[in-house]
Amino acid sequence: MPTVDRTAPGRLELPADELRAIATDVRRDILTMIANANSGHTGGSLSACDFLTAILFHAATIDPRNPSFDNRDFWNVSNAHISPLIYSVMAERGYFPLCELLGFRQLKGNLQGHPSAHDTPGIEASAGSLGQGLSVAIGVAMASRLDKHPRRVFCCLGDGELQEGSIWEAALSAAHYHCDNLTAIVDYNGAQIDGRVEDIIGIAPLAEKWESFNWHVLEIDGHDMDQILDALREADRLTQQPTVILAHTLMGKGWREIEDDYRWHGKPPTVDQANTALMQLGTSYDEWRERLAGSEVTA
Ligand SMILES: Cc1ncc(C[n+]2csc(CCOP(=O)(O)OP(=O)(O)O)c2C)c(N)n1
Repeated sequence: MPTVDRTAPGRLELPADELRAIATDVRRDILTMIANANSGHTGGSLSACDFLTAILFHAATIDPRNPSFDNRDFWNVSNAHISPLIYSVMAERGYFPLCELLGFRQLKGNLQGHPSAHDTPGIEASAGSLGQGLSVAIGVAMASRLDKHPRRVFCCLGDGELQEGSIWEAALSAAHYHCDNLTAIVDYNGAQIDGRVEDIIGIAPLAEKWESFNWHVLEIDGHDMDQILDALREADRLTQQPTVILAHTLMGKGWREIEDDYRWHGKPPTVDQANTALMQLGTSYDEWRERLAGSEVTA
């Protein structure tokens, strides 16, 4: 049972075991909402799940019911095609009712396939065109420093996304301007839309690349909650340099049959397949869909 209100304002600093339980709920939400919509990006949503859960439920100061309050930390997901993850974490944290997840990808709905700041309160910048989110985050990091505001800025990136040249221009700037309030987290699952990242345009050796751009680099197992929390804490302590956390993950993590298979980058499970996956996560499609549908209030 949760020990605190998951939807409370502020920096929750939930312990690792509670974060693991929430990440399981988030995976259940993701599979259910994508199958319900028959559309959406399954693979990356499941791989980046643990560290985005840690950011929103442990590290970031936010107020889900008043998402634009002045003293908030800033978080964004630049590889925004993993919107099922973004929306599930937001709903579990209390930004909007869980039942809205069943409106994912519906015409004129609040939860579009690629997040829109106009449609979804709490989405800071519309995204979907890869390579832009790090620049947005750096702008916020620099502006916060000018304002003498102790804001932390968290920016999630895909590893295939790192093939965008704009990422490296942004990386140069963040180090040049000593953005030590900025933490980037790369979902290093090794897979992208149409193959293995190293076969499309290789990015290795990745740690050395970021180091040569004068970033502080941490490399972790991106599904190990203790390592995620340690890395987020270390990034917070560090001064003078921005930090990048290279989070080694598996595309599709949590549904055994699809793990590490790039063909699930953007494919939705059928309801039957989702049911199989949800059984592995201790529930069923009907049971979890009912949980979402019956929840008119936030988690
Ligand atoms: C500028 C731009 N070019 C191409 C695309 C199409 N696209 C969407 S996702 C994707 C692959 C991204 O790979 P990765 O960041 O590794 O995400 P993952 O496959 O792990 O979800 C591409 C090329 C895009 N959204 N934006």
